[in-house]
Amino acid sequence: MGSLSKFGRRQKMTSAPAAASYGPELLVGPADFSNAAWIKTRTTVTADNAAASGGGMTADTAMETAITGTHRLHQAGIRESGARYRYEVVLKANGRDLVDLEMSDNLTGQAGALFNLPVPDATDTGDATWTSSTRSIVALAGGFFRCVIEATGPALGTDFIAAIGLRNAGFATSYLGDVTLGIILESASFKKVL
Ligand SMILES: [Ca+2]
Repeated sequence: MGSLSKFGRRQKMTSAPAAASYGPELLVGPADFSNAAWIKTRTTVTADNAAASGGGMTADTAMETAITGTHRLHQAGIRESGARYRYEVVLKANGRDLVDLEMSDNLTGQAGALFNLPVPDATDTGDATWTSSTRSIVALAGGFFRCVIEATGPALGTDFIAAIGLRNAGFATSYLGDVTLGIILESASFKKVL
């Protein structure tokens, strides 16, 4: 009986459909937005004070400060010139529900998307030198969404910047923040598509 059930599990694993393949995680603190690697601009983060999509208090709250300007988080890393990358953020509205994700090379341009959480949908906010971009948004448990951009970076340069930006109800990217409004962040991921 024991060997039979082991054999069954092995068969199930080998017959599973091939998943898309990715390189290692390039973000520091992919589930900890209080990590110093995430540069906060007119935004405050409290770690692990909100329920995540799978249950458990592991999601982080990101709130605006009451200062006029952009309200965003970003971190920089190193990419391979000309390679394709997938940038994902799992998040939830917490007073703000318009969120820009941007993957930039910090030199020539970016691929970006505006995610409208209550609809939900994703709008192309313009690619410069990043090409063949795709966007998707999928609803998860607990009011969370998995927001994804995939695009191929330029052959020039090796930097990347992964950014999360808030917008107000008027779709402005620069505005007077409200300390009672923000988003809840569960995780982020920036990986090379193999
Ligand atoms: Ca966390």
